[in-house]
Amino acid sequence: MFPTATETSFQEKVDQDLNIEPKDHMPENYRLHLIRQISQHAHSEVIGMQPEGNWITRAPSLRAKQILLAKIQDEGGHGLYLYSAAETLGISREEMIEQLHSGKAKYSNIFNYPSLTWADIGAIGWLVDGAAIVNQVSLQRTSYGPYARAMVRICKEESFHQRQGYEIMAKMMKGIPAQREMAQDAMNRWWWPALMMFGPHDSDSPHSGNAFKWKIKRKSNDELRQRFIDKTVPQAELIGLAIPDKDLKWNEAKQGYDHGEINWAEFKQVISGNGPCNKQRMAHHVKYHEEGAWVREAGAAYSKQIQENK
Ligand code: BYC
Repeated sequence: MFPTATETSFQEKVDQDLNIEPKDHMPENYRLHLIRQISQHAHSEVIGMQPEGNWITRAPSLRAKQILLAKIQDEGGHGLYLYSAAETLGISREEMIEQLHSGKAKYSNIFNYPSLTWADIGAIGWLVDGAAIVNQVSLQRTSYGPYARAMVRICKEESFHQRQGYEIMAKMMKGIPAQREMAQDAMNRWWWPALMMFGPHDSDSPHSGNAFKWKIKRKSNDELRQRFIDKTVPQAELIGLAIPDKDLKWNEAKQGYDHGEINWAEFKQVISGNGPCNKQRMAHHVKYHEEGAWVREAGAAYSKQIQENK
């Protein structure tokens, strides 16, 4: 099949690094690809509020509590920008939530692990937001305009989140032995799942082909994972944390670290609903979604009234 004229002009725009905007022609598969990725990204932001929310009442100081509250609120905001960006592609918020609840739509593997200690809040900010930034900086240049613009704002906020997490870890590493052990234990549990956030190896990534052709992705899963490792290892060393990977070593020729093999069987289990906290995360979301129905109804009724009185 030869491409039609509109398909050609779409690809020409992409090739010239022009953004595709909501009313522009786009191939159906491009639209569906973006709905999948952007909605999953939005769900990750919102589900990601849960492991951190677990520590709001137990934050060790008023300052820590204020910062954590602000960070979690930012994540909710990121979810809203992203749901709005996805809505410009012709899917409703209700459909996206339905896909999340039915298990059709995924969310990031990382949020299916428990946050057991205060150090986990440090590890989430430093490693999870740190990994998210590396991925999202690249997405600032993604081809779909509303997604790219949402990423610009999100990245600014994520860099504050990353520093907040690193500050917690650095402070604990200056503390008593029990605090240092707690920080190292959090590092041990979050390091590998954080590496999995970048997705399967490039050779096992079914969506990468189209994602590159359409410039949804600018850097591959493995390139971004490598960038994250190279950036994070010196930060860990600086505060005395060990990376839980016996195969990690500097490779002079590639000017980057070689690392051990990721446990892809665990990744597959977690993203197919069988991680340590999947059921808990989803039950929590469903419960509060149902309990919040009256708020959505009231908002819709109010908005209708305003429209009618115009
Ligand atoms: N987790 O062909 P591939 C945050 C799935 S939240 C789960 O490489 P693609 C934060 C993938 O969906 C930031 N599933 O896919 C919030 C696909 O399955 P489906 C979250 C994953 O799309 C609160 C299959 O594996 N960031 O920062 O080309 C507090 C094959 O993968 C994962 C984003 O969402 C995973 N990690 O590349 C703190 C970034 N990886 O859909 C912090 C936006 C892969 O066919 N997303 N899968 O059923 C992306 O950049 C890309 O979608 C990915 C995957 C790089 C993640």
